[in-house]
Amino acid sequence: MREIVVMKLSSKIYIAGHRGLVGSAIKRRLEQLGYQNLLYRTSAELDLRDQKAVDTFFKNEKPEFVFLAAAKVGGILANNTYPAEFLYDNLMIETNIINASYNNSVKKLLFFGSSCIYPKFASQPIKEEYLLTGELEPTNEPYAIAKITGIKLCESYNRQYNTNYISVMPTNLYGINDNFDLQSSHVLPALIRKFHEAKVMGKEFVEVWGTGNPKREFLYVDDLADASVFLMENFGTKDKGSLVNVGTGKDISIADLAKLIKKIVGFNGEIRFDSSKPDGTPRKLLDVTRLTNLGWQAQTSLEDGINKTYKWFIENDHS
Ligand code: GFB
Repeated sequence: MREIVVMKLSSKIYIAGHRGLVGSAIKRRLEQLGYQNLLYRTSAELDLRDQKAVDTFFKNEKPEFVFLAAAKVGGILANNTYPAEFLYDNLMIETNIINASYNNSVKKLLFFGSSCIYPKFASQPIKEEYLLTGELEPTNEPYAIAKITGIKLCESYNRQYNTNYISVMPTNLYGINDNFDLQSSHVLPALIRKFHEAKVMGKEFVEVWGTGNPKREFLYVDDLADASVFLMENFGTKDKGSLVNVGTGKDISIADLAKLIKKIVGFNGEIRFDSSKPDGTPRKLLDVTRLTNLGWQAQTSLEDGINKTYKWFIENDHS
């Protein structure tokens, strides 16, 4: 049985993807907890798709712990439009980092997957063991395949080399530092922008993609960061196969989400659904029993999280 590896405040911790939604939240959380030896690089300084560059970086820096939050991510339209990059970039990033971690004796690595790795029609709520039991949702199949490969890579290195690499499957995330671009974003930041701009411009209606019927579970990214540090500190590969879901345990239809954001933003017009746009997976509510049993649960309500995100959007997004 493997030992739980303890992260000290002086441990050298590499956050891959520190400027993204997830990575920036991890950085905030670690700084808040007093971790003093954080390591990060921008994509201009280190192209994580470049194996040689990643190997050299690990050899020179020798991080002890790795949060692998770097990824090519996006909403339903971006996934459907750029399948080649979603597969290639993610495969390169994760294989380079996981292999370099092994070659440089990283003590523990935490890899971020996504709830879209599970079968499109998985029974709800989705347990970790449903992985690879059915067909994937076509709009994000390449991204899901890359993420499944990352999980299997972690499991394979653990099995063959006795490493300590764990995989976290977050549900749909949102929060400060999110992407609010209407072509590439996820639904929640997209709707914040759409309702805000409609209010400011005095528009009559806001268009919401799809039928409004799909249900999604939304987790505020600071809660994910808190769970991730908790797991890095407390969860080991001996704990049931190295994979753990992170979510709130509650979901909401896209139609109800639109009503909630409309209320928070203060838009008085109509909501119109464009059913020519894809719905994607009908529902993906995660079973979070494994995480709850370890003693963690999400703290931020959807309404509070949207309020914080909207405030951040108004103060920071000038596009
Ligand atoms: O968040 P989203 O893009 O991704 O879309 P997925 C969720 C639902 O919201 C879909 C609807 O049914 C969309 O049709 N939707 C309504 C909108 N209006 C909008 C809008 O203005 N923008 C967007 N983006 N959606 C992603 C995967 O799936 O989830 C990724 O593609 C990843 O791989 C991520 O796993 C967590 O939840 O459908």
